[in-house]
Amino acid sequence: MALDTHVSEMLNTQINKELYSAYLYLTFADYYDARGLKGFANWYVIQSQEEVDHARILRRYLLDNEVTPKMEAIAQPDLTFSDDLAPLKAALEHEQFITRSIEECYGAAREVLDLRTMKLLDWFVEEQGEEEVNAQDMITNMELFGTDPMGLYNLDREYQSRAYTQQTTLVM
Ligand code: OFO
Repeated sequence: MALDTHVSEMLNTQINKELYSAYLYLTFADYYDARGLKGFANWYVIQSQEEVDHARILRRYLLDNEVTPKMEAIAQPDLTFSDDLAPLKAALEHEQFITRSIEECYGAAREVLDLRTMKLLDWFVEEQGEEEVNAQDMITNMELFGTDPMGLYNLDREYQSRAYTQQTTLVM
């Protein structure tokens, strides 16, 4: 059955939001890189890669359902940060915004009993749950340990060890 137009438009908008997330996280990486915190920078570069994966999962889904995605313009992130905690707080806020957006897509799919799209979005719901926990943990760690130079150094080394793994649901 063809995708409901409203659902497919919402998924198309979600592609743009995921690509914006990728863009946003690159600016976070740039902030930390300029500060000499290469581990934090690494963490956000990888986060950015994951966001591109999310966009590609949605793109594939639309294509598989005979909808050609429309690549909209990506807004310029305009955040500036006063300290090392600020990007972490902005990340949590952004993830909460994305979670709401996924929920809205889910709601639209449920309204037309589009079980296939709901199943796809289940993965995103779970992913958002994990990302909010990660974002909150990074804030907590920074508040607990980040004010001490050695604590900050150790945190940076920990985030340096994050490696990129392609999202399991990703099909080219
Ligand atoms: Fe796309 O994972 Fe969060 O934003």
